Amino acid sequence: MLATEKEFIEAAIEHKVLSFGSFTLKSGRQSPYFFNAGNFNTGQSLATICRLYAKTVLDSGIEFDVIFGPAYKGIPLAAGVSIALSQLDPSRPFAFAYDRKEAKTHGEGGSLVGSPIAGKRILLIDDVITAGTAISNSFRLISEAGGIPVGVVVAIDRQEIANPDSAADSAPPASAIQQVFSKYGIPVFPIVKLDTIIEYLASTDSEYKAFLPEIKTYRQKYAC
Ligand code: OMP
Repeated sequence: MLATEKEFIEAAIEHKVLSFGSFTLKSGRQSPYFFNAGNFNTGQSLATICRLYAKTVLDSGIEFDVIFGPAYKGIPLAAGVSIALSQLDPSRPFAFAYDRKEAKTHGEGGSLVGSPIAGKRILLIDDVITAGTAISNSFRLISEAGGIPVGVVVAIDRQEIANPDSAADSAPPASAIQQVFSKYGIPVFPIVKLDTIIEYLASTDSEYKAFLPEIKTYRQKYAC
């Protein structure tokens, strides 16, 4: 496990961003753990997470023009990651944009805020990939506005099977990340994946170690 992966998991547990119990996911799956990026709710914790996102962005080698954070939880992430990147490389402006869930009908109008994205290479910053639905929706939104999605960086890859509704019936089961790549040709880079969280819990005296058997069973159930 990399030092940055350990730092990320410990920050997420400390701020109760990563919690353990029983949670119903958007996909309807019942999960023994949940990642709530909204709990990075202090300048200090947001700065930490955005620095780790920024490192993952640079390590990915993706060439992009604008960072896009989908409403709502992606909005502070896009802003924070842009700041973190500009601290690492002050020579670049690191433009960012985000959407509104409800289009504005007065003033500047529209549903996009921030840097223009038409004709630009867009790096999507999101919290979690489970079945891949949120990422597909963001790609649609970006493409409708004339942007060109080129990559995705998420905090956690839950390493789950893709949403079966969005795959061809005859296609072999694929992970959500594999499906995003095969469908759109766009790579997804996580700060950590579930296997790393499992490795962390197994190697420490964390009070959450007791959830390991349930998490492993869940991992098996939705693995592909
Ligand atoms: P998919 O659209 O199935 O990939 O699920 C990802 C989205 O689900 C995220 O963008 C969140 O809105 C939400 N989510 C979390 O925030 N944390 C989790 O641990 C799991 C989910 C989820 O519902 O799968």
